[in-house]
Amino acid sequence: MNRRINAFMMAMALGLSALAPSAAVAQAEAANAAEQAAPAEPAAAANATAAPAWEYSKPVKNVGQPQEGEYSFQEQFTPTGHYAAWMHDYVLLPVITVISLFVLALLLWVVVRYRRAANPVASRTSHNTFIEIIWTAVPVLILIGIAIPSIDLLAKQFKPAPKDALTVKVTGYQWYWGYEYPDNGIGEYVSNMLPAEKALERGEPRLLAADNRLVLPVGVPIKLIITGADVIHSFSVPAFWVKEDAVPGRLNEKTFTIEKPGVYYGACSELCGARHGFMPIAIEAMEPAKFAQWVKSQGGTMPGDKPAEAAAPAPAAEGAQPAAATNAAEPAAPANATAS
Ligand SMILES: [Cu+2]
Repeated sequence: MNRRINAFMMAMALGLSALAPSAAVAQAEAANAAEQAAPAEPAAAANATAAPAWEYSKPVKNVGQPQEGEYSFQEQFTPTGHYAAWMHDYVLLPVITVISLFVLALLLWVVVRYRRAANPVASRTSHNTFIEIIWTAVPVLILIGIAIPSIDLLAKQFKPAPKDALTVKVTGYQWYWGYEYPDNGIGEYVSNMLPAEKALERGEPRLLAADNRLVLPVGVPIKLIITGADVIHSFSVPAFWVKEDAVPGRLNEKTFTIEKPGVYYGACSELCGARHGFMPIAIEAMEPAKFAQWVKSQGGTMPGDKPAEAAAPAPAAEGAQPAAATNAAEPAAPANATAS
């Protein structure tokens, strides 16, 4: 009897293991099919006003991404970033270096000059008002010198966005990002990490490349509204001096202005679960005119367009939003499933 049960169990196990890969293959095929079908649909939804899929630009090596052997900040591409890098390079680092060398020199001097052989009778001085005033006043002055640019930098980082800023809503999910353009009527689309081979094929860094990028205009203040859908994530882009927690049930705001078109990479910076290391941020920054083209290609409108084509394209754009959102989401889900 036992043997029969064992045999039955074995057969079941074998059958299941044989089934499992074929199920996975079927799933992968479905994912591929979805991926192939996806680009065609938004074009139809957007009334064929633009190219079906946007052709992203190629990243420039050493710009907007980590470099090999790098030990300091990435090159900055926002005014706040320049200011912060300046503070680090020309205020903090020199002060730290000078103080460290000064203390080291004092230590060496004390060790050599006041060793027992050179100074057999120790001084019994316990107070020196002049020295005490100096060693209190000088550190205070140094701290004030650091505090002024530091508070200034803090104020710059938290400066509210001007009225003409472009608002983009960023949502962190386990484990991908969602981007939505409320000002432009573009519904949320999803951004997933590209597999390593695909990233390298496109000349992008592995673990940082994403299928759909966050597209932003250059020279325009950008207001990101950042939130989390499930757990706390953190939206972080080193080249912009941007790092903001994405907290469920809360809207955090971050304002910055990008100076140069290009591709900039970041990553989730708050431990958010098993695939935390695989939810990169890829940003495509472009000239405002090109950004307007991109918005149209996604079925959205620019704020200035509204009076001219208010009535006609609105329903089309509305129809396009959910389509674009679901199309973007479709390949996303199987990609997650196959990866995990
Ligand atoms: Cu994370």
